[in-house]
Amino acid sequence: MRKEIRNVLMLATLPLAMNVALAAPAAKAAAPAPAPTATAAAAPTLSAEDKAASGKTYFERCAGCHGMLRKGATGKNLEPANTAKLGSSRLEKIMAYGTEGGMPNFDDILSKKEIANMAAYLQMPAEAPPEWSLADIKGSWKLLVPVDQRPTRQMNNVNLKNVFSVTLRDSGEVALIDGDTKEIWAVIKTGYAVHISRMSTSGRYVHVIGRDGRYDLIDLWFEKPTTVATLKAGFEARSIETSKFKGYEDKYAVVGSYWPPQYTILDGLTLEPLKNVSTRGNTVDGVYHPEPRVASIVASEHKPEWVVNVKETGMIKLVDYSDLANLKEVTIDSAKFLHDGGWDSTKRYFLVAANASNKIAVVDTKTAKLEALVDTAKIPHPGRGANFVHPKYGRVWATSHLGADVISIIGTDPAGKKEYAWKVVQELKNHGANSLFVKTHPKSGNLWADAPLNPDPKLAGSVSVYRIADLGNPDAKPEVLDLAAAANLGKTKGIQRVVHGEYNEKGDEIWFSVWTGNKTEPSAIVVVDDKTRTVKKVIKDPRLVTPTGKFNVYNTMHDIY
Ligand code: DHE
Repeated sequence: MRKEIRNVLMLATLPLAMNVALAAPAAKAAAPAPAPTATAAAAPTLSAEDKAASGKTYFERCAGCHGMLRKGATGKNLEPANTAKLGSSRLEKIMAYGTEGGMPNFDDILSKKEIANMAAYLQMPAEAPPEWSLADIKGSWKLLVPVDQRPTRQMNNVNLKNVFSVTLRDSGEVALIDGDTKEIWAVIKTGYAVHISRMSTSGRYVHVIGRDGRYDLIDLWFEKPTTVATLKAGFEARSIETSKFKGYEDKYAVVGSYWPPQYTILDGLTLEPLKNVSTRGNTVDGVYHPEPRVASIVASEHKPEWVVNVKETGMIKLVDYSDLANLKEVTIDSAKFLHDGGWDSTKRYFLVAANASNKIAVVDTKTAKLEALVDTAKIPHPGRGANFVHPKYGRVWATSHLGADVISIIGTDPAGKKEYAWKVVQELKNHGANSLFVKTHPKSGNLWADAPLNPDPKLAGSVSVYRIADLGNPDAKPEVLDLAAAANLGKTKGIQRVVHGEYNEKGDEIWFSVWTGNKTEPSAIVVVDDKTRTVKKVIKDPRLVTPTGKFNVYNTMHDIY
């Protein structure tokens, strides 16, 4: 099992990001390195060459969980005060064989020498990667096609609302797939291992963020989709959003970075960087944290506001973008470590996973206050969650979990069904733990959940689907569909993980990626008829390299999930 988690974590590495980071000129002043401690003074040493190699490996393989500064997040704190106590021999064993606490084994990834060097490296003081200021972001900004040189009307016949922007994780591209014909319309070069795509409010522009912080703005009105602006927001990033309040449509965009920990406000049509705001500060426990990474961001339709979730501090920021020169932020204490989340169906409440606390934090964006902290099963991971009307509990929102094989259903109607609001009203069995995403659609009667990180290939390749109308019956059972088998990719070295359901515009098809996690092996997208739950089409194409997230233009524009 540990091996499997490791493989997935490896896929979530950042080589390009850190290649750039490590190559960044000295002028991009590095943040001051932490003062050496007494333990660090006694730490083993490495040659400059071995130290650089270990640093690169750390940033590629370890930083996603342990943090760039080794302060710990999903993984443990790896600062010298802790690692020196363990010593080289114990550290080497942990790295080679993993631990019961979830640390994966690396004995078949790294050589004995690399592991020994890493054990030494971890006992040395952590090095802060370079900073990246507004001036640096501006320096990286390229306006490839100015606004007045862009089409004044749609120059193609594609039904843009039903286009899917699909992450081709390991090729550093997105595929734009015509949802009506299910043909690939274009493949566009992007940053490394794109994390998400979000839409401008008009539905014309696709905003795409790579893990390496490269941000691309793609205009769908050209005959073929065209990148019209690009920049580098930081060295590591995961989230972007646009401005959705009336009067601000397509006006602004915001990008959240992991490193440096900051969010940056940009012009929505040109990506010109306008404002950069650091998220460094104190955690909900009152401890200063130098690396509070920006996790999910959503845009309100009711106010000129973004909800910016800061992972390590557990702070949720409501950022008012109506006056950038006098930026107003409301900072709400919730719980650690904030990750992904979505709106309730009214778009008044935002629900976000505080995954290390096994909680969902609920913010009332009308009152700008924390509404509730809801206890869930282990490590909730909703994606954006799923909103539907439960036959017994009324309006609800659901999340699945990485650490448990259940789907938690939370009441979201404090006005109509107060007794159920902000409580887990039902737990449904998922076909496996290690789930990442749930999904439904207002026009669908189904609730779907995946389990792509499950070590059992059969479970990782399957999805559960519940009939929402049956959920009043406590014995309701899901149907489990083996979509990896349906994709018929043949035998592959990598597990065929079925990940991230996304509906089409009409809400009558749900698309799942079959992700082998290996760019040399075939992957696919399986399109399932939502009503009959039968496979309607398997999209296979050599250009479809490791597809993961899929973002339907219409559903993403309107936060339909
Ligand atoms: Fe994600 C969303 C962070 C690994 C696929 N992921 C998010 C969001 C964050 C995040 C903060 C919310 C963005 C938002 O809504 O604004 N993801 C991270 C990580 O830190 C982590 C654990 C490790 C890493 O180094 O990146 C990680 N994520 C993965 C993967 O390995 C996945 C499965 C495959 C891939 O493409 O990288 C993956 N994450 C996704 C997807 C979403 C996402 C598809 C968007 C879900 C949605 O429906 O909105």
